[in-house]
Amino acid sequence: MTADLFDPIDDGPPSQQVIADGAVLLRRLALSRAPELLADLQPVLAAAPWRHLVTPGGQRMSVAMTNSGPLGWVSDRRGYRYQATDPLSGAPWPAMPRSFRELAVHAAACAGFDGFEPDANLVNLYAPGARLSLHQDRDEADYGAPIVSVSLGLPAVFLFGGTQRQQPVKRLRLAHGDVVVWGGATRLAFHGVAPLVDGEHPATGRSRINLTFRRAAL
Ligand code: MD3
Ligand code: FE
Repeated sequence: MTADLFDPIDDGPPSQQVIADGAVLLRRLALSRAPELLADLQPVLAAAPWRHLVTPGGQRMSVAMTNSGPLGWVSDRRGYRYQATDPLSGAPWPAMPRSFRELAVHAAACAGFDGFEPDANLVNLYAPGARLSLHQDRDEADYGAPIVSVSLGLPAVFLFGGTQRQQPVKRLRLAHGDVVVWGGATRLAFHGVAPLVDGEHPATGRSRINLTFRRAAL
């Protein structure tokens, strides 16, 4: 393990730790429900398959994405936004599976965010080498609502810094079943994911899947 890897407790039973102002790491909270989450993802993918979006600058993202729920996050030459329809099909995004919503609401409540009602679920797929460069999530209407993230499959090194790009970055290993609730002051922190290291995971094969739950509209 790298010396500067911020890895509070990485083993054992489910645990809960505050890792930054308003950010709560719920290790393994989703572990027992991972098979159900992955099964419920399949009909979402049948309706709204993985795709590599293009940034406004014209770069193809290495992470493949899709969405479930009333609003979906998209990027194209015109910019980043949430919209109610899938640009590939023109149809509404597939419904958010009940298992997804229940886990997200439960995780948010565990972290002190009662009444969290996600209206968007962005699903990210990382193949070996895929990465997410440092960014802020600022396309949502209310930064008072947290973002809940659920990691499935291969582990990843998650990077998070301060609210300004120049601030130092911490590295956090996120493994299968780990959930993080990002709220409070950390909601607008710069964050990203280091290139995925190749491997094989029993649940997902050679990939990592990340579910994020957001409140995009007021
Ligand atoms: C910290 N996804 O989709 S989820 C994204 O693992 C995104 O796929 C990463 O960043 C992934 O936008 C990280 C965790 C996450 C999401 C939003 C945050 C962490 C955050 C907002 C503020 C601070
Ligand atoms: Fe993000």
